[in-house]
Amino acid sequence: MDAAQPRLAVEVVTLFPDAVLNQLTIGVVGRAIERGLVRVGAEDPRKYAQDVHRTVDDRPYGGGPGMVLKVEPMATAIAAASARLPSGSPRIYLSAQGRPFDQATARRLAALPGFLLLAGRYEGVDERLIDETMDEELSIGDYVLSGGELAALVVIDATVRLLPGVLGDAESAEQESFGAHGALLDWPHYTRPEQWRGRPVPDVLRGGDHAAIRRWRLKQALGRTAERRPELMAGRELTSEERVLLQEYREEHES
Ligand code: 9WO
Repeated sequence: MDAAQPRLAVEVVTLFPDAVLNQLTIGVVGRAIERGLVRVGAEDPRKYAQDVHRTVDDRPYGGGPGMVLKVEPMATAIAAASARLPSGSPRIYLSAQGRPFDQATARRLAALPGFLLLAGRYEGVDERLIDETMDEELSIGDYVLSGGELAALVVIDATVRLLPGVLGDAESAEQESFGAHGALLDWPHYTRPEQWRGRPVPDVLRGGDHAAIRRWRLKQALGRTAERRPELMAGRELTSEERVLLQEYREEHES
């Protein structure tokens, strides 16, 4: 069964459309596509190259190593992909120079009818193409990749998980209280066996005291966030329970 209308339409402009679409067939996103909750298309600029060699790159003005993606095939591919999207779908260039992509950005994108992602290759795309055709520029982190495709897949994955009906009710509720709104790191997870290499599963998780388990998990999430990512705590108001739990975590982890 497929839904009449997808909740979200995404287009990726990339020199590797098959690799991008193939990656999206697995897991949570793959299921969301199968169920018609999201539609993802890809457009290859090479289709619009104007010479027999299907050339999409050219030498950089000013010299230096590497090549720059040519404007004409890129602009034609962007127009073709845009034509398949609902009006008002923003066009986003993925680059290390973009604004940081975070959970709040994923929530903003998940509320849109659609968006286009442009994945660059080589040394990048002609700046005039960005100015002329892109609405925003996003970075998934401070490192250089070999192309924008992996960044596009990260943005799609984080966004699609937030669409209503994509995750089960239990997973959605957990995501709501932590990843998205609480902005805390996850707590530790355990499964069988009860002992592994001399390490036991914490006692509290093996008892059936659900209030105690909730308290332990919140304590771990607060403690780990404060230790590992203090900047995430800075903009966060702690409840009185949270203050007590964080103090307990610190006392239990003194050394
Ligand atoms: C390559 C290069 C080589 C020599 C000197 C400078 C250079 N810069 C680059 C470069 O940034 N290439 C980019 C590769 C061109 C656009 C697509 N590429 C890309 C995207 N790398 N990293 C990203 C990216 C995207 C989103 N978030 C983080 C990184």
